[in-house]
Amino acid sequence: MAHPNIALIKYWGKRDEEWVLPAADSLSLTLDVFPTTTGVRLAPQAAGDRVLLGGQEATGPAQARVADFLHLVRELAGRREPAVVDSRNTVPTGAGLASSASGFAALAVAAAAAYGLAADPAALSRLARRGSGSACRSLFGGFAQWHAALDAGGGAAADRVSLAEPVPAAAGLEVALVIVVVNAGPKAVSSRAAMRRTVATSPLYRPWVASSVQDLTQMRAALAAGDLNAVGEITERNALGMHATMLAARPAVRYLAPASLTALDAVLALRERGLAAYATMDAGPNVKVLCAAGQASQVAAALREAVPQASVVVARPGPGARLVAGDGR
Ligand code: 2P0
Repeated sequence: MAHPNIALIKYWGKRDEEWVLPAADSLSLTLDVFPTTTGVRLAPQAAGDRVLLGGQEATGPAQARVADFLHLVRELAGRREPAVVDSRNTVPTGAGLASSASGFAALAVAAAAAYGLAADPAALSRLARRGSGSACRSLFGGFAQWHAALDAGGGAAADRVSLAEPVPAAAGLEVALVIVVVNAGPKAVSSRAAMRRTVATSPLYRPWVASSVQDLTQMRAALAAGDLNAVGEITERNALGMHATMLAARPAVRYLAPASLTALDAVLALRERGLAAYATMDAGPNVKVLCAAGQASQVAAALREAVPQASVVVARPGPGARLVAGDGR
């Protein structure tokens, strides 16, 4: 089982598609809401892998992506048996709510156990990365940093060292993330395709990567100092910068919707009232608002009022991915 994570310093763009190696480090918060529970059961007599998503038989690219991942696990384990994967998400899939992060983190844990792959959290983080980059961060609870491992170059050498690691934060830093779900439908452009287009065509991409490197250094210092305002400011500027790179892609990738901007206005209004509230957005129109845990219900109430059609969920830091009884169902 695994929970989604939301990046405060974003992963946007790969330097190596085959090995899922990012252009820069990213840093996230694993949440305590919307877990994915995944069972992997070996089926030695079956002709191929079966994939059930929310109880429905997956076909086409969704089935193939899971089967490709199982193939990788089998290669590493020296095994051949097909499997039945039964995965249940409690979050809308493909809506920019990090369903692929929790999905591939849960699958990595369950598949490694099913095929007898000896796996500590670091090895599982590397493995999950191959399924979906952001999934490597969901192996850990709380704050986690995914190392791009640029010094290691590319290919197999970088594969060994590109993984996530927990990031310590000051004990007094108690945060919440208020999630404003303005649209739970699947996105029109997958994040994988959108990243590819941004890297290839956006004149703002390289400058954003350079600023993101600085954001990460400053974020680590802000977390260590427990400075919520600094954490929030860096989070918001990093996300808006990422969206600017996409808007400058050719053709543009635009995930922001009118309701997203209404939520961003509401966040500004909260700050004007003296609350520490800062927004971040991913590959979808939904807005996540970082705030002090003690002010989360006030922040959630303001966002419900500002965006009445949205559903608003308050998340807190959650645990890393783990094996639970029944994962082999
Ligand atoms: C992130 N996102 O850091 C960024 C911010 C979306 C916006 O990671 O191609 O599903 O499977 O490695 O991990 C979404 O991308 O992409 C993502 P792949 P992934 O959370």
